[in-house]
Amino acid sequence: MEIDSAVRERLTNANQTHLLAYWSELNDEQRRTLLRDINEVDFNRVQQAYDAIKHELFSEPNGHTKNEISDTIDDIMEPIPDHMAGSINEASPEQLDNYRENGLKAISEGQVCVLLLAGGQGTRLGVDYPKGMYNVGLPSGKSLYQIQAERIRRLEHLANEQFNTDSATITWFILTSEHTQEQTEKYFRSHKYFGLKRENIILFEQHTLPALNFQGKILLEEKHRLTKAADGNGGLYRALRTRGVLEKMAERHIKYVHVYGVDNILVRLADPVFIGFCLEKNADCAAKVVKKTVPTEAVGVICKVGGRFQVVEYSEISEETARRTKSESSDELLYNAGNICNHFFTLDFLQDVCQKHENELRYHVAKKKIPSVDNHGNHVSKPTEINGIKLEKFVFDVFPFSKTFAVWEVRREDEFSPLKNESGAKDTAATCRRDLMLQHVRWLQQAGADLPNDIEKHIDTTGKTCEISPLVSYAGEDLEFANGRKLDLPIFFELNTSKNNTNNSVPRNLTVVNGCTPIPIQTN
Ligand code: UD2
Repeated sequence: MEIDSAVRERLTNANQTHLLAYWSELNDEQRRTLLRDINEVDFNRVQQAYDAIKHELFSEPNGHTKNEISDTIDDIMEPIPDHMAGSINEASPEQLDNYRENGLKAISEGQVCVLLLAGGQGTRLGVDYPKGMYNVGLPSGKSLYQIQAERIRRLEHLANEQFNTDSATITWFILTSEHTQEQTEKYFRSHKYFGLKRENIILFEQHTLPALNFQGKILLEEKHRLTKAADGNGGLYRALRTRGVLEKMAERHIKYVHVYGVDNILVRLADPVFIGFCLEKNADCAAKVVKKTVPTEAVGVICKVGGRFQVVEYSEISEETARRTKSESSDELLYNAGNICNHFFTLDFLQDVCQKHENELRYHVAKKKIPSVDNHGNHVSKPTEINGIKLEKFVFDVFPFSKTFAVWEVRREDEFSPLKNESGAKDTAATCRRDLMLQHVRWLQQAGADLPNDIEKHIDTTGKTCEISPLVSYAGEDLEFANGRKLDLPIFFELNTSKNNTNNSVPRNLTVVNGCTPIPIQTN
């Protein structure tokens, strides 16, 4: 088998001929694999990406020292202007009702979809399957994907109920990667799409970029195979265009897109309050945020830099700036809008960004130990030194293109508890489980249930549980049946779709289960 001269020419032009260094050692099948990998690479894109970031590899950005950079950003950053921001804590009950109603109206008219970013590899969590399939150990055994699917179903129901319709549909677009596509697809199929209509779940795969060495040469994973890495969650914009997703959205008459990360167990998909807020602000792009827990918390903050909106990483600003307060008499941090990977876009905005600006989105560099073939032709599966870079785009890097940006602040305890780590004190399965259960305790308390004293402590110390199915309540609504009822742990409310539910003390379709045996949910 010979190498096509066109392939040779492409590699020569791209300065990547080393990819053929082991050609003579390969059998025919390996040669075919190598050629397929090479043909998949957009060498212009690789070169442009490398050219754009190479100065960062050998000096601090723009040749400044790190401190000078911090000073520069510190000097030009400004908080989000008040008129673009809103907060669930400061809005009046009437305003919140109004937002919710307008959000539900848009949902009832089929104008809202959700877009899940699920292309990450979950490296920190240490699992070899998509994070959305993770079961954090709730009594129901539900995975993150199942919880999200059920929130969609419940919200469609709420929108229909409110506006007396029966066709509210929230299409669920799921961005996958080559690491997650196949398993995600299989998982949904084998769980009958968790009761959602199959045609309303649309998976699409993000692209990859090869990993490079510091000189911009593509690293070989094996002698016959190129390294490949997902191009970051900002790879969304390229995939939206190349996979025909924008057209699908338009065909479905979708106007508003709620984008979110897979790992937040408290995520309110297509949150009608957030959508209603964005509609009122006439926002083309918006972000949901939480207050930082401490000034030095390692999260990015949303602010304005040089007149444009962006997320500034905690590592890019000085501690002094991180600690600045709104005024001398206030404890409230000036830069307090912690990004939680939860965004609103109009479809018009996405079309504009994907068609006109996708190439302008910068690449972020991650220096890594990348398993690859070294200079001596040996495959090194666990390099001891950093030997290359991966290039990623970030979902929030489109903020600067927004003409009407808005920021909606929510309560962390109600809306943000991500699953990131395998163990430790922060962002683990245990913290997700606890945060969800404590929220459900608060919902029951607000509904007037008679609960044991110190119930939170029981959950912490005895391992007893409290879980309310998303099919029963999306955000604490419709729990009036618990008013005045004496309830003891464990508590588990699930929707029972079987016809012979004879429990008269709760609404007919609802079952209270003690002992936490999950009830199978009938899917439609
Ligand atoms: C993300 C945010 C960070 C903060 C944090 C809160 C970005 C770039 N950073 O950081 O600002 O809000 O979340 O939890 O948004 N993903 C893909 N394809 C990829 C890489 C990631 O779809 O190539 C998905 C991933 O599956 C996840 C989401 O993007 O749902 C966020 O990715 P991450 O967990 O790597 O981001 P993290 O925690 O560093």
